[in-house]
Amino acid sequence: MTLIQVINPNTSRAMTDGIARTAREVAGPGTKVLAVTSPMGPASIESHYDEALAVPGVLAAVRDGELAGAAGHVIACFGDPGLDAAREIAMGPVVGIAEAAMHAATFLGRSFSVVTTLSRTAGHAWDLAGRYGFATRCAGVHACEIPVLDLDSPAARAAVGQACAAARESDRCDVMVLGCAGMSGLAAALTAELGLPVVDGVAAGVKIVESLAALGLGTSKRDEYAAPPAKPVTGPLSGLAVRTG
Ligand code: 5HY
Repeated sequence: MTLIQVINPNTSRAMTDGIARTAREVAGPGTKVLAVTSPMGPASIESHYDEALAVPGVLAAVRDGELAGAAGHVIACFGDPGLDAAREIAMGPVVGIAEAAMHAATFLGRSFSVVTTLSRTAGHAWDLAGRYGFATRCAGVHACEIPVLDLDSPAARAAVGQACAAARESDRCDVMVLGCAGMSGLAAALTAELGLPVVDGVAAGVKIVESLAALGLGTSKRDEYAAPPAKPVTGPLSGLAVRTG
């Protein structure tokens, strides 16, 4: 059995349950999904401030998942919080759901659009598209203006569908990317409804980490993603200090 850890970087357990459902639906028979809620940080991540506060919890979860024998990790928040730092402390692959969804989308069409929650997060989604090399493949980022923790209702689902349909028309994109882990259960229905592939990053992230682990590939420890130097950490984050040996 290959153990893949899926981390919800916010501290809302109900959201972890939805993420876990999606992850287990797509995981292969040889994969065990360890779905965890961040042990500290904000209830949802909707700003740069939230994201900064969420990173220590992601790192604690990666550290604990490594000790539990995880072969790889999925960071299940569309801002991909703490991705580079997580790679420094993980041996296996670590993939963020924005990264996973955007990569998958580029295999399926020339252009993709992202439907996110609040408009204030659109800039970060554009930044990530640029970071991953997809600035010219991203046709647009659109907000449905539903807060993360309000996504689980029929009205919210309808609003996400409407935002996707509007993005499809305005951007003339080939593929739609769902811009929040809280939307992960909607991909199949929206794919049928919209008549184009709708990619959910939680599902894509699990399959990408599963594939890399099956290929025997892990995070490069050669240089940038080598273990960070050991040093004392003072204050409330002292438990996250990297120690020698
Ligand atoms: C997410 N926030 O996937 C992001 C989505 C967003 O708590 N989980 C969160 O709205 O940027």
